[in-house]
Amino acid sequence: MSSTSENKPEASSQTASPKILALIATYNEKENICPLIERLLSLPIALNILVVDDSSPDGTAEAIQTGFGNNSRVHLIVRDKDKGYGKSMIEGMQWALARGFDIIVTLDADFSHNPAAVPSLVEATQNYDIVIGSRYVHGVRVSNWRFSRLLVSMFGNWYVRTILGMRIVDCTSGFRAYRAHVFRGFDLSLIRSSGYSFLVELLYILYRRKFQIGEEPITYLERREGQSKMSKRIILEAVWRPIYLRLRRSRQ
Ligand SMILES: Nc1nc2c(ncn2[C@@H]2O[C@H](COP(=O)(O)OP(=O)(O)OP(=O)(O)O)[C@@H](O)[C@H]2O)c(=O)[nH]1
Ligand SMILES: [Mg+2]
Repeated sequence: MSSTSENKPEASSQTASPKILALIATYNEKENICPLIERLLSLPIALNILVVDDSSPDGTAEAIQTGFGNNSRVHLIVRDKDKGYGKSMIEGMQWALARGFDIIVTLDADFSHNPAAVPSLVEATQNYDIVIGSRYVHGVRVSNWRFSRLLVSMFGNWYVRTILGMRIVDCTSGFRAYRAHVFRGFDLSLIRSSGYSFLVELLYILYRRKFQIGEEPITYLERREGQSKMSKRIILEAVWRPIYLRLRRSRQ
């Protein structure tokens, strides 16, 4: 584990058994989502699961309803407008905060984020306000990635770190555990990013608010089934959003 802030985390308000939510945004993840939910439910920690689906045409939401419609620990939001990873995460986080969850763990549906690592991320929230499942802290751990993809990802992290001045090794990982108190005091709906830049924008807000951020080494796995949703629009947003955030800060 490595930390990024000198400040001590806020005194723990966690009870002996914090309410934990695993939050997953989905778009066309029909083959992955039910096996992933099964794995999460079988973990040795008690958690609830919320899937926020953007009306996937492949029937992701229907598969969840069929498989887990009677399971009180599995929740589903189906969105029908303003699609996007970031927008879906915001809606899921607001849902969790309104229901008193203490810890929100975000992960991808495609098994790139190994569910077996969830308990260690949750445990690390005893020492940190935010814990990042980090591919690049203490060495590089990605499995079955083309070298070009690794270069793009590492360059992207360097780019974000340099422009925003954050002392965090993996700024773009979506595998994170947040203690809910970090969301108090600002309005999540003010986050402008709709795609994966959401991860950078949120982290930058929390970094500037001086929360204690830790990085837990994880191994990133290639997606199991289905297709990536990376698009030109998402990549463009990832390029200009850090510049926008930096400029906005210098005007404040
Ligand atoms: N709700 C919602 N979820 C999305 C959207 N785009 C992507 N996701 C989900 O966000 C997670 C990450 O998306 P991926 O397509 O795996 O992105 P990636 O990991 O960069 O790409 P690959 O490694 O190629 O899979 C997955 O669970 C997706 O289903 C979207 O527009 N809306
Ligand atoms: Mg993926």
